[in-house]
Amino acid sequence: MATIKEQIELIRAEIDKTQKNKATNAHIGKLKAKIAQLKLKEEKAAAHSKASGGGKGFEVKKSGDATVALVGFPSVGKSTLISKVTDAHSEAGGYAFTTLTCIPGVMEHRGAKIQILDLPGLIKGASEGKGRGREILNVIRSADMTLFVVDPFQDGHFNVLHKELHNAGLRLNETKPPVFIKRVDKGGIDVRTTVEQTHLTDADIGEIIRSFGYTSAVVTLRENATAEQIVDCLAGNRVYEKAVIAINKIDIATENEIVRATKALPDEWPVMRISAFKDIGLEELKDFIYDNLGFMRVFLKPQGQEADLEEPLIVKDDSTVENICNKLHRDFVRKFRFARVKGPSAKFDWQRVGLDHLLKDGDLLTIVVKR
Ligand SMILES: Nc1nc2c(ncn2[C@@H]2O[C@H](COP(=O)(O)OP(=O)(O)OP(=O)(O)O)[C@@H](O)[C@H]2O)c(=O)[nH]1
Ligand SMILES: [Mg+2]
Repeated sequence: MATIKEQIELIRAEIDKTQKNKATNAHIGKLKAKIAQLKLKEEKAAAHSKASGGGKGFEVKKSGDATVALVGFPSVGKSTLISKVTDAHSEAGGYAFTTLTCIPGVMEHRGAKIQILDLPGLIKGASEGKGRGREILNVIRSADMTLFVVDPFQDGHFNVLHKELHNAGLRLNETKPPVFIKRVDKGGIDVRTTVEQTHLTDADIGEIIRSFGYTSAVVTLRENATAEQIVDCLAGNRVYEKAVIAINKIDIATENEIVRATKALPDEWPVMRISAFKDIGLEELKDFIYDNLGFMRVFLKPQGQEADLEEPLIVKDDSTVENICNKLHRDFVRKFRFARVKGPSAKFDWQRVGLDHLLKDGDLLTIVVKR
């Protein structure tokens, strides 16, 4: 009997062999569904062996306004970089696997405290556990953003890493697809679509869903969905995360080499050129990280006092009043009565709002709590 890993490998090989077109779409979807199930099984087994004294994860305490994970092959310059842009010192070395654990550092920039995590180099097979791959991937999953560090002389590397992260359930620079699957007691698989589906027939969709052990479900598709998106929704443990890229070591690369390296990267992803060693582009990199994290400023006006227009709170741009309360004081949510907002998110000045109100950059906020 083949191990779970071998079974996954066999199915992946079959997917790679299969020509991708309309006719094979559903077939590939079913194979991907199969992989997703095998992985769930594997994760359960791994969790079980961990409980009985297996491998230990990297202990990292999250801190600051956001966390960024450094991802790259060994020796691309991750440790050199974190030592330059944060307060941390992480040993750099001219050999692979200098860094063996997760080293956190804090970068202060434009009033925000951004935690950066240096990690061991990631290699092919990481999602199957190679080179502490599983621990590294868990740290990446829990970060707010991934910063790939790439070497301009190794254009194939990025795709290898992206694939490993994809296999580990990370969906980088992708939005969560509008696929909703609700298990019900009876009625079979009921597919409701608001847009024409050209990738899959209702029967294909039904087959994928049944392979996850559902006999009856209501499926709502608000986009032309692919088999992979449906599998992602069923697997339920996908992480949608922002990612950016820094091409390092530009001090020793020619313009041609840098251009070639850039061509091997996805078109729409934010890319920057730096040299960690020679301090080239590092101030710009700080701005780049800050901008891509999507921060906004919220000014607090304590009840009966002037607003603090000097030092705004720096928060993620999808923050609600509740997120702010949690940041300010651990009792604020429990004692919360209401809040008042003036600014871009308010319909009128000092609108009264609740915990779930979504704030916008530049808002003024007053929180009223029970005494
Ligand atoms: N020329 C040049 N060399 C660099 C640059 N950044 C790092 N290096 C060198 O590359 C080698 C590897 O750097 P590290 O920072 O240890 O790389 P790493 O990605 O942390 O490597 P692992 O911890 O093994 O994964 C060291 O010899 C660095 O001095 C750069 O911008 N230019
Ligand atoms: Mg290192």
